[in-house]
Amino acid sequence: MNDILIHKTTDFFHQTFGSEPSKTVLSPGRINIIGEHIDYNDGFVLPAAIDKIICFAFEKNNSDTAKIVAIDLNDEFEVCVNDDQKQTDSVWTNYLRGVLNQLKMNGYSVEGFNCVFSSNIPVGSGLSSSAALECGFLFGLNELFDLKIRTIDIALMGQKAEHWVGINCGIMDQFSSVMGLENKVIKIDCRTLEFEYHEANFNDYSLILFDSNVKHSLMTSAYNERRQQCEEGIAIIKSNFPEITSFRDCNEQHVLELQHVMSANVYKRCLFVVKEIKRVTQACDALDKGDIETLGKLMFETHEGLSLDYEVSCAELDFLVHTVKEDKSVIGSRLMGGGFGGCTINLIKKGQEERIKQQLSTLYLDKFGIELKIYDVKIGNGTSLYIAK
Ligand code: GAF
Repeated sequence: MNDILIHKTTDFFHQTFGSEPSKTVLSPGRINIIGEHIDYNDGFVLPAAIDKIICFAFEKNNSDTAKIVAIDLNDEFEVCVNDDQKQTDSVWTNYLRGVLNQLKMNGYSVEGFNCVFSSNIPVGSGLSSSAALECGFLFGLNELFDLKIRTIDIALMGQKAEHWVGINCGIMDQFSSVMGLENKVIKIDCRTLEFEYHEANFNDYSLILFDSNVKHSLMTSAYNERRQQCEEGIAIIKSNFPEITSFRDCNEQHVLELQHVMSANVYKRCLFVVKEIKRVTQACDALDKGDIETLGKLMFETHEGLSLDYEVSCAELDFLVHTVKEDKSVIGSRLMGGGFGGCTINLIKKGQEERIKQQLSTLYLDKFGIELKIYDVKIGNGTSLYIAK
């Protein structure tokens, strides 16, 4: 699948610029097994890069102009690489403008270049196509101009570019996009950025994503609001319990004791965060032990928390999770990513995948009149140079 994408991108590059690209970069989207809305709360998350990617092709063009073509969008733009970049109405270009600004702000200088890219990461599905875009673009410029930016800084600068576009996100998406490893999930400590790889062995179960095919417009504002509510919550907790430095030091009792000084929403958000941080550690231990049933149970709990306490689900996602929960072949399911649409991640007994896919597609279409999209995901490598064989 990715070979087709790579050929399409490099052929298009050749047709457009009349030469072969000097650097070709593959940058993946991500899944998250568990630990949602936890990265910006200094907790632990358990994501992985996937085999859905954006392919970029680059060359220098001996000018001070960047010419960038988005093949799938049939769109392009040109900028002077020395200019300060401003936000535009064209969102996809803003991510790349944000990266160019980051380079400038951090003292890296680039010259003119040509770039084309194409993707098979579904957009708006919670698979972090934007992190793949920022990190792949930055990785490519790092290679093209030999900037010597460390991998972790590619993730951090990508995150800053995303903030500039408008989502005050945590580090999970960019981190997993650049640090992913085939068949490994990454347990990231989002406070220290320490991380460890764990074997992604789900034994008798397959990881399947069901894409609700909806994207509610609330996403950006609600996401930023959740982050703000958590900041308010942890400030209250810290001022009452000086020994606590972040949510990971709290237990439910701490939050409960402060219910009377928190707004109802802030209280619910804090409760979710404290429980979710604990679930990530339990889930990772369960995965290591091959206890996939426990992992699945924790995923269902996460969904309920995201739906009822964090309030980032929607009717379509709740339906997808609650429907599969009725079937004993599905041992875990939850909304994945920021919420308000996008995918659910599911653990389905091997051999039962096709039956579940068909049944759920029919029920979902009947209920919402929307076609369910389905992705069988493989866990892949992080952003890398593509070397033709
Ligand atoms: C989005 C954000 F970009 C991540 O940083 C993370 O907070 C996620 O939502 C929720 O876990 O993907």
